[in-house]
Amino acid sequence: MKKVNENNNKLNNNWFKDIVVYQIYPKSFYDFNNDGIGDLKGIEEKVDYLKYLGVDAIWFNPIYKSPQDDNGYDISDYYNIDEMFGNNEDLFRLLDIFHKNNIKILMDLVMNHTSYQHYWFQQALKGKDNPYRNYYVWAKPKNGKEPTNWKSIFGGSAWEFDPVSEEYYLHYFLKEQPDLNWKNQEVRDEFIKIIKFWLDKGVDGFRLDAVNVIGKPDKLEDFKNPDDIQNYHNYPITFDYLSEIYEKTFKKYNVFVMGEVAETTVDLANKITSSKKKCMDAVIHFEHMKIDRNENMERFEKRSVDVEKFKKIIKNWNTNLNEDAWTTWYWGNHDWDRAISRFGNVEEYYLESGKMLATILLTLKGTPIIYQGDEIGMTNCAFPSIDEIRDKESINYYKLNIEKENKDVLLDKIKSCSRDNSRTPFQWDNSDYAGFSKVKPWIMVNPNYLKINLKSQIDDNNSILNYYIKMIGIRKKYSNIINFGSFELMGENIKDLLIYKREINNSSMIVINNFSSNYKEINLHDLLNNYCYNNCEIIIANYKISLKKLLFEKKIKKLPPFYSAILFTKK
Ligand code: TEU
Ligand code: CA
Repeated sequence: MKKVNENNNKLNNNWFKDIVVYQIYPKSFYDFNNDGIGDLKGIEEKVDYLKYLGVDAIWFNPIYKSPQDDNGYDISDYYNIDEMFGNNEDLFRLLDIFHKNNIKILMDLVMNHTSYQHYWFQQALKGKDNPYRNYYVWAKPKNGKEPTNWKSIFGGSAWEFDPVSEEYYLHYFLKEQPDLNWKNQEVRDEFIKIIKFWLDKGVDGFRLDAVNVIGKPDKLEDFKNPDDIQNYHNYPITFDYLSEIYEKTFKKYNVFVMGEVAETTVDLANKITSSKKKCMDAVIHFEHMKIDRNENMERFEKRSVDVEKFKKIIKNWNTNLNEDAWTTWYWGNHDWDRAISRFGNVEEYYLESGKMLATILLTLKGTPIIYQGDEIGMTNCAFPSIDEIRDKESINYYKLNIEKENKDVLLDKIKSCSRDNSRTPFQWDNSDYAGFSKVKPWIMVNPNYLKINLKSQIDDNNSILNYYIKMIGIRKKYSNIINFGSFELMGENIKDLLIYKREINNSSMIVINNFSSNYKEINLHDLLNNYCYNNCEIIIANYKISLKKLLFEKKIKKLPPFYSAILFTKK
């Protein structure tokens, strides 16, 4: 018999489809040594909680050495953990403990840029002849100004002047994050080395940061419309680079690789995650992050949530993803304001909307990612002033607009849209600093921790936490239908109603959601084609009202705001 080497048998490696991923923002999860910053020992300390939640894998935001200009997305040493989080030994011990608990660990990897403090960049600054010069993207001034009109995604020009060589370097993000030159084979080889280093230590995969911007336009020329973010994404050469990396590293290991790819459609996902020219196992696409933003996804310009657009997006992804392609789903992460504040209704339907978001997240085709704190319904934070904001993207925005806009209006925008909303410390209990630390944390604690905290939800059957735990169980029990079943919207044209049927072989489930703060008059009996006539089981619901009345009476009934339930039947 042919011996199958588990590690090399990537073909049958589909475990990542059945898992629930939990994203930890290490700086704000739990502070073990009480210096105000979350750390690896703090995460280790909470393994029982993660086990109790039922999640299968953790994705950490970057914990490598970094001056923290962009909270770790500016790496100065890819081979070592930053002291603020611990050290490499702490990570290896954590890997061991988590693996014993059947929890996998995914690291974050930033390949588009390094920190300006990275050795490569410090060398590159020494002059045009330095061997590291070509690791980055340089250009001469044009008419004494920036080489092109390209904009940084974080505001201002994408070019920064280096007075020593009198050239500019490119930075798609902060000026402290110079972009790497992926044309250079040496750069690609560095990443092959880095990836292998961590995989050989037992890491179970990666989340690849902003990975579809690593390939730059062929020519350094002005864009017609430099504000259009499409200009910066998805150059075909990017996927040549990524498939090279995939072939030389990931393919040889039994790991899960998800790539953060803004501006990605189902068609592109089909190309880059399926076997022909594989770049990653799954995409982290942004389509549903646009349902309350404009097409350009301007962070600080919020609109009301467009549920009809959301329906189209999930229909598309759930029906048009190729059999061998894959995606992830999420409601939020460290880059967005809190999901429940964004898509739910914290004031009037806090519990209901928080739970509805869980139902949807965990019943779509794709690997779900739960962002830390969403499972206890953490909300946006009422930052009292700009002094409490830590994120440089938000501070840049403030500085760039303070001349043009009213100060209070500006602060309101930041309060409602800043990435810092999701970066406040995890609310463990109602003790000082929400039980996160014994000292004042690096970023303020959301004052609502007295009411919203994990401890108060554990024994409360009606809590968002317990609903999540139940839903995580459902996601796993019914993973065959959820991952591989067909998808059909029902009552598609009824505004704000999000009902879908998932079906495989002789099992099916119907997920019913009223994605709004209004009562919806509806005859569910007829809409669902008498679905519950036989032995239909209600496997979860976020209201205690009699579902029987709603489902069995052939009458128009009122479906309450943010109502959410799942029906299941086997023929
Ligand atoms: O975010 C990437 C990011 O901001 C882009 O995907 C952007 O939204 C998109 O290109 C549309 O303009 C990642 C990290 O998640 C974030 O925290 C970092 O600040 C950023 O990369 C830079 O590393
Ligand atoms: Ca600490």
